[in-house]
Amino acid sequence: MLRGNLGAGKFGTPEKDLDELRETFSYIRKRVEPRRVLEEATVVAQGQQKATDSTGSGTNNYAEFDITKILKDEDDGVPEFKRDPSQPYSLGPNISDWDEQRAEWLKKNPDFPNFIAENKPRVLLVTGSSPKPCENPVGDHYLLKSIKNKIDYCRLHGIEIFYNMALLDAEMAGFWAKLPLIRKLLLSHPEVEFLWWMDSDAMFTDMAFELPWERYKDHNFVMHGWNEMIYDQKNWIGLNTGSFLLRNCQWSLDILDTWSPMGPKGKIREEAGKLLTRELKDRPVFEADDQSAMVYILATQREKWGNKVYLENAYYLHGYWGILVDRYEEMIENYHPGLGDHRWPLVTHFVGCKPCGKFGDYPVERCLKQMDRAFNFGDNQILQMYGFTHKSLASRRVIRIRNETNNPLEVRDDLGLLHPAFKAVKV
Ligand SMILES: [Mn+2]
Repeated sequence: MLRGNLGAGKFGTPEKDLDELRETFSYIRKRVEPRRVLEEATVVAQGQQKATDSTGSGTNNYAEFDITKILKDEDDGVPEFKRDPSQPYSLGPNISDWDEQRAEWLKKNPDFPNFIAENKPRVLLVTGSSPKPCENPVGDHYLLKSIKNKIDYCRLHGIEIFYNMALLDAEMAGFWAKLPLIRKLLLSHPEVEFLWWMDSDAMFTDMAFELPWERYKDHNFVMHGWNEMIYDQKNWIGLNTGSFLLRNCQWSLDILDTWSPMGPKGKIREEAGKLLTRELKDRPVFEADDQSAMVYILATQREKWGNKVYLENAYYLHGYWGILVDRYEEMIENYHPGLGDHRWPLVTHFVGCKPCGKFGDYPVERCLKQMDRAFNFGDNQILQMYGFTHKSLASRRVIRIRNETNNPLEVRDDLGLLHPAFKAVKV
């Protein structure tokens, strides 16, 4: 039996492909050139016929196929837009009346309120990963686990999600890519009150913990960190930019403008890195990163920004994985979800593991093993709603923890996560 025949039988005949192509092309160009569409579709369909014959080019074996064949000529090194190097970097046109513009929009659009209940702001969680596949074969699997984990938390808490895979500004590649993205999203979604940035290497480990929104009512920027470490020590790990909240307001646009100038890659980023290593406590030598730049801004311009920045450490808005992952069993033994702090951390952040890259700062085995454990630790809180749990924190397999019943609506999940109060929408 020829693989080519099998494939054709399973996935559609050339005739069917032709129909689909006709539909697609006519949808795009119907009104412009109806005749050329048919001619082109026929040519493309003949090309397809050849491929399914297996006499043409290409293997049906994914393992044999060289992916760079498809990915080539994408990175041709030609920037889409070249900035005038004599001008300083800017995230976009100057905006100084965003609060007024946004207030006006909210007044005109009462169906899109920025608060969905009292003390419950409309929140957009933003995360993302490279436009390219990971540089190692399992990296993408861990990205999938990571977004699955975020979808679960956000669904439970009535938070919207944006997953970004586009590099909006080539100059701001790497850890700086979030800045142009965040500005664009704030300006495009005036209905969003808080944007929650979260790295792809961070996972929710407490599905029941709702952020204490009322605590932040007078603040615009919430990061995990400590005042003394920032303002007294200028320590480069005095805060973490892997998970933070930013209010949609003029103040936030202003701090983004103050934050971005060290970002452009090349000479600027390298020189800024030297300054940051010189000025900040314990910072290794490397190019400027967004976290060090934020520490530097706060430490040197406290009067300007300090009163609107909330450095949170009462719970783990970001939690360094190294001090958490070996304690999950102890937490299960002694505590319960909903605490968010050292007893049951809201977020476990795999700083330095770089699961999508070629090299990390830690042994790969420890990183991947612990990322699985963190995922399963969080996932158990989702599965218990449906009567399942992972066999162990190390296992993908699940087991039943309840018998099926003919009164499904009488089942009460232990954590009350099926219909939590924080998810209720006020109409
Ligand atoms: Mn990270």
